[in-house]
Amino acid sequence: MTSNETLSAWVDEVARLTRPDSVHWCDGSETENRSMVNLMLESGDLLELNQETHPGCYLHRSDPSDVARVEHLTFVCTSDPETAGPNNHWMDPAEARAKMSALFDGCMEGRTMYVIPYCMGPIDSPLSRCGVEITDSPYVVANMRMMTRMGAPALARIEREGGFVRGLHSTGDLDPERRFIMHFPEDLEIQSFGSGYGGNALLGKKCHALRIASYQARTEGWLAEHMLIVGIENPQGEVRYIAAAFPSACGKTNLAMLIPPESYPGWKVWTVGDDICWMRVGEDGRLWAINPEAGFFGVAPGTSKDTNPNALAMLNRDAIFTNVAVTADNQPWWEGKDDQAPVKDWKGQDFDPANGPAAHPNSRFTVPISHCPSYSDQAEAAQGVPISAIVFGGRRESLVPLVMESKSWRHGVLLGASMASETTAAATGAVGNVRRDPMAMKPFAGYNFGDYWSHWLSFAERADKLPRIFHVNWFRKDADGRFMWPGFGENMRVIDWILRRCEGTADVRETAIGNLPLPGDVRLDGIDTPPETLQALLEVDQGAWAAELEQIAAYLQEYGDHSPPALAEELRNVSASLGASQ
Ligand code: SAT
Ligand code: MN
Repeated sequence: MTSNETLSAWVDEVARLTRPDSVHWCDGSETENRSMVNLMLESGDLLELNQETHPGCYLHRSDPSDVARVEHLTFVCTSDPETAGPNNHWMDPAEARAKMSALFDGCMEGRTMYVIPYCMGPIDSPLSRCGVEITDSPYVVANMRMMTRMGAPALARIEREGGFVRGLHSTGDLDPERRFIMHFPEDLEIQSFGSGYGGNALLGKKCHALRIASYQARTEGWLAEHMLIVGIENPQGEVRYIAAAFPSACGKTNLAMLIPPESYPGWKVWTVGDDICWMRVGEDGRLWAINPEAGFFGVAPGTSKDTNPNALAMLNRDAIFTNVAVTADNQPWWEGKDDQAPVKDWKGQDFDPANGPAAHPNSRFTVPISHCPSYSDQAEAAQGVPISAIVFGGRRESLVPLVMESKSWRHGVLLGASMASETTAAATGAVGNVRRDPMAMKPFAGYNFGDYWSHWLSFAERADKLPRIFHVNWFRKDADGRFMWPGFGENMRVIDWILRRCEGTADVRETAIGNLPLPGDVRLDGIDTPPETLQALLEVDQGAWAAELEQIAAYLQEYGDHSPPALAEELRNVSASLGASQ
């Protein structure tokens, strides 16, 4: 089925181990997709939604124990545990392979094995990378077709180039005790067993495009990041691009397709990506970025015509919904969508508020990015888009200001490395606990964070027109627990300040922790946020920051010898200047 001998030998080897009834090489065609959908409709893996209101839309209800990423079962298997670092769960590669081979042994009996060649990134971009996922899940095939450039063109590129990332996946019996997501970065290989959930099963996404790619990027001198990419066009028609890192379920999709408020007539926003960004230094010394993905795997709850009208507009055709609720006339529904009433919850039971929310808090939609009304005409550009600003952000109900700018690249790397955020439903485990999530990569960096920060720092020598680095926090709450900043489309006001800083047309108030906007420089016209609230959002609480800096110092030290001394030095400078300003 392919002229690439390594690939065909590997497929044979996997088939001997897993013993499927048949092997299907995916070509990515419309006909193939139709037959996948029909197969899943027959098996009950997909349910048809209202085809009048939502043509081509289907619902998948996952096993109730399989609804999110499982960080405690996700491993980075490198020959030396130090390579994986304290930020990852580590397993000896030989032990991991033995464990996985036992699970995969005969696991596809009675099933079809699908071979999915895919390309992460525009098919003709030198920044793109290919992979092949072998799976026994038609749901994975259908999702990979939207999330990646899947099928014949990807296989042709693999045959031309030779190399590819290997991903082996089986849903197995969905027993949480027999569920593992293993990464072998030294061999560019992934093995995932026992889960059908997006981040665990669509191996092109977090497993390849972040964990394996970040490892590869370090060796090859580029960056693989958990960032959205968005173009902002001003009324003069100039477009500038921003890459922004936020943890899962913190609004990356909303920011990537924001609609500027009425106080910003003539401004437009263009979506390049909502989750992953690969960046490389261009010949001009700037950072150029591509979105390796071709689709969105977005969080459904909270998506509405007020919070994200662009997302809602692309969700009424050709989308797969996972674990949402349905209305009486079989339309998809989730909390915060509209005032229709759900009749069945995400498990397919009659909706009863006593059983919790109708849609699972991590219910998702999968849809091709080209359906987005704000889809950028540069999304397929082989060279990528030039990045003017990098934005880091977490979900912090206190302390962290609405926006600040770093004083230098090195200080910006410190801002990224010291990010923290409240945990969300995107991963199993408690929700709402503040944890360190450097560059929003805690669950996704495929190697030691200490080395990862050194890699980030090294860009100061690699490029002379690096983007400016900012930190934002949309999630501050007042004493009554209410959000202080309106967020969503109104975040344009902060983006506006960021872009004016990049242009050199806005000034700053220098503080120990970073450069903050001057009062009046974040526009409040057209919203009812009082200037005092903005002022509170831009305050620096000296005592609380001193405590935060101590925690950051302790955190950096957890990485021992791998933690770059330059970061510790930068942190000491911040502490000293905070002390001096007290
Ligand atoms: O679950 S995914 O990893 O696919 C999405 C996310 O958590 O960012
Ligand atoms: Mn993500």
